[in-house]
Amino acid sequence: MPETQRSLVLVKPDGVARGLTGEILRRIEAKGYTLVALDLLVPTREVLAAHYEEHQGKAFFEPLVSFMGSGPVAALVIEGHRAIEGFRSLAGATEPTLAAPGTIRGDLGRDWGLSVQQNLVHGSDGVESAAREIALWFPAL
Ligand code: DAT
Ligand code: MG
Repeated sequence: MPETQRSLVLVKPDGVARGLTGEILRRIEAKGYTLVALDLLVPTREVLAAHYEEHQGKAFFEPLVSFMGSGPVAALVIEGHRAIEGFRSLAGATEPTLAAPGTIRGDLGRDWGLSVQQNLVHGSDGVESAAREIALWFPAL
């Protein structure tokens, strides 16, 4: 019996502001993952500080929290066998300049020369972070 995974995906404020929410959801659905939950919200600083707790103390932490709270984000939970790894593959490398063509960040993102990379999407990077992030963003799930 294959193990079904859930991953927390965010379309970041740059993706929503640029009108790319639909294109990003299209790629997730076309890949075959199932949407389990979907919300559009401006996240609080509290949620963002907890979400990015691993990055506290780094030079890009404050710019990151500020950017992520600068406008609406689409938060979703996706599901499927190996969905955590699979979405990271769809998203591409953190730096949009280096992200491979064919990926969300490689096709749709670029470096804007800012103190934090605006790279359109977040995806959980492991089973434990996915569980933690889903509980944070969708406590009812
Ligand atoms: P990812 O989103 O690929 O998991 P991460 O968790 O290491 O990357 O970092 C969170 C976000 O912070 C990332 O999507 C973009 C930004 N970021 C990471 N490293 C950075 C850096 N060295 N300079 C500027 N922004 C950075
Ligand atoms: Mg990360």
